[in-house]
Amino acid sequence: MQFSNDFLWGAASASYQIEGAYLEDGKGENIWDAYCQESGHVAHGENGNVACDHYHRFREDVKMMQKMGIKNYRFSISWTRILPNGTGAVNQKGIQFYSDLVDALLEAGITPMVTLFHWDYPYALHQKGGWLNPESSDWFVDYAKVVVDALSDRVTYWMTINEPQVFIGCGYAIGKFAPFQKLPVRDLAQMCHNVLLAHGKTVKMIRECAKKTPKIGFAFSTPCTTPTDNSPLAIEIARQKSFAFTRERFTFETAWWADPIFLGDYPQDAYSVLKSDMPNIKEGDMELISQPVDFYGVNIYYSQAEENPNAYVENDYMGCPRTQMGWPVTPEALYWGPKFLFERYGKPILISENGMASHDWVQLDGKVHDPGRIDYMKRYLRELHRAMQDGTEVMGYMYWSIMDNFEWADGYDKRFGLVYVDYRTQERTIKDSGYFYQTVIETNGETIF
Ligand code: GCO
Repeated sequence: MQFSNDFLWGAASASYQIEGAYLEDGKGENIWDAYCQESGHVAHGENGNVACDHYHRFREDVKMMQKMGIKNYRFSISWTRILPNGTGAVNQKGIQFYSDLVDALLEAGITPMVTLFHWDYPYALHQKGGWLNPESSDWFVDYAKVVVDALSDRVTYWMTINEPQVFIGCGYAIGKFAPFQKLPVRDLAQMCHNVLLAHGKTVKMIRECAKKTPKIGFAFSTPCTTPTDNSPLAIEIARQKSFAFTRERFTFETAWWADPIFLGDYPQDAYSVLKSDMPNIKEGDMELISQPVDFYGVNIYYSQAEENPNAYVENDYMGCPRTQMGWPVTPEALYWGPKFLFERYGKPILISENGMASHDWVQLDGKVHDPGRIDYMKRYLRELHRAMQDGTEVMGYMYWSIMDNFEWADGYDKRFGLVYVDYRTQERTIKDSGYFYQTVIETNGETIF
């Protein structure tokens, strides 16, 4: 059994998590640079100042990807490497870095997939109110235009924004991620609206300005719920929960973000639940937000049970297998998540992230044996394949992550990579799962069965 011939196999990363070189060659400060320095936010007081030093080692890293047979590489652009103050002066050295990276990838036969924003928000703009500032969506599109002008002669795949659910929810609602704030609901809702505007305006701009015909999407997270059994009732409950709207968790809800893009309006429940806390929606906003996109990029790790008050009822049973993050191993999330999204929004799905952290280390034989990750990939990919056989359109799968990296507030302990990184020496070791993934890609999926 194989995947379709045009299925996109790849792996993903994000600028702040791997690049390092945090103030080099003219890069400006972002909110993670600024707030990691304050104690108490990140495990062991760690930060992304050096990370995987990918900024200096990208050529070596691209060779490694080539060795692993990676065909597509999803990475993000650091806004302040391009515009140190978020707006205004352009830093040519920043552009050069990404331009060189794109060239190196193409030379290695790897298709670049660009995410324009993966959480490293310019500190200078944060000080001007960040996403709450009415100009914030224009700041974003101006930045994105610089990137599109520089790279769209070679880049086809664009993702505007990574997981707004998480950077708004964790960054501004629960204060777990930079800038570690807890804002009132009214402000959060307005921020979300501005992020959606930034997305929509950018889709429009890419469509108008890209030199190569673009394929445009985003990378959202999804609190997907999977049915407890295969009865129509259980499936319907899971479907409804997957698109529910609650005041407590609204910044994380799928329908809150995706309905405006695909259906042109916030879910009706949002109006009745948020009432006067709804954002200020100006005339024309919804048209901008609902610019047609080409695919629905989604990061799926597990089906939502952890945050469920009745946690033990669903996938999260007593003693269930868990990754190093503590997340339950729920392969059926890659069946139901894409299926529900495809049914509701009708766009091909790109699994823009899926993967697991595990307790990896270089073993006595000099190798990194991670059989748990191989089993995880097999199980999840089988479910994805099953979804495709049942009619869900799926474009591709990006393993998170190409290499171990800075896992935000968890620092460096959590290892998601196909490649092990020794942060003392920056030595890279391809894990067993990296070699396994190579066979998956080479056989177009046969080795997962
Ligand atoms: C996210 C981000 C990644 C994370 C990964 C594991 O989805 O949270 O896109 O940056 O590192 O998901 O937590």
